[in-house]
Amino acid sequence: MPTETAVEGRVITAHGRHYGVEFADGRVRHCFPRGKKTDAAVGDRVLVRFQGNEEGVIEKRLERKNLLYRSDEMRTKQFAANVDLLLLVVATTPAFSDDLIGRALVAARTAGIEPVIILNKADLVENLSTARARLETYTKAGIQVLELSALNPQQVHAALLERIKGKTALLLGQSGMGKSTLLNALVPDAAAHTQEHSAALDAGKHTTTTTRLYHLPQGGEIIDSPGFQNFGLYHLSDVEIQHGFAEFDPFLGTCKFYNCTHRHEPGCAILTARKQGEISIERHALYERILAENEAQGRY
Ligand SMILES: Nc1nc2c(ncn2[C@@H]2O[C@H](COP(=O)(O)OP(=O)(O)O)[C@@H](O)[C@H]2O)c(=O)[nH]1
Ligand SMILES: [Mg+2]
Ligand SMILES: [Zn+2]
Repeated sequence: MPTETAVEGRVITAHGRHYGVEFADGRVRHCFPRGKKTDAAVGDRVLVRFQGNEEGVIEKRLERKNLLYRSDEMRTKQFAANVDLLLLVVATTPAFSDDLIGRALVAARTAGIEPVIILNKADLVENLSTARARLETYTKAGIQVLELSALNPQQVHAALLERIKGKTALLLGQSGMGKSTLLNALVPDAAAHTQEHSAALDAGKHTTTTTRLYHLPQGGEIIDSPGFQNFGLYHLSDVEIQHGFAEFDPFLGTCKFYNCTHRHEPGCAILTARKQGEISIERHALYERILAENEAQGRY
């Protein structure tokens, strides 16, 4: 093994300073970043200097096309880098949070990642119509919603295989929505990896604690991530937040004041659209909430 030159690989797991990096021959090495800086995320391409047969040192993170992350007053949490498609998983049951979906959509739009909402557990028909009705807000905003049951692999394949081919997709959602079940339907040997990880890291708990990239046998990659309970967007400017709401697009730039914040200004096109039912009250309230949070942080 050459140790003089660094070899390009892709980060497939990240846990603190421990990275799993996969190389062109399919082998995975346990890698550490050089120095203190650990900004590589799952999905990143990196240059690694091999050490022995199993390990390596990450010398450099190559330029990424995007990074999906959240941030609050305490810290920044990276989901994944170089993502083409966000699969936002919700379910007929347990109830999902519009607040979290809305925030994930804002993060995806500002990072330039195409989002698709997956309404999972469509086999639980007693809750289906309520979930469908709640998701209408997003369909109206132009976001695609796919209904399926992760327990039905054929259905999962029909809905997703073609979409993921040639791309890197990220599975994101609250815990219990069925992300792992969906992953197992797409990647036959994923369960083995998940168990191996749980055994090593949290003594057999069946929850996903690390983010991991998997290859689909039919082509494309899928990244599984742990569920999340909050989704701060402290890193976004108020202009980015406005652009994070797809349904605001037709109105942006048409308000009376060029620097309108769309909260209380006279002649605001967004407030008029809300009044006329073209923009939902809940979505506008989320917009106001995110702005208020970021202001409270004292960044203005
Ligand atoms: N009825 C039904 N149950 C599902 C479906 N998908 C997942 N589940 C169940 O929902 C629970 C949570 O699924 P899991 O994949 O662990 O969710 P995660 O926390 O998002 O990874 C498990 O008991 C699954 O068996 C589905 O399509 N239909
Ligand atoms: Mg899981
Ligand atoms: Zn306005």
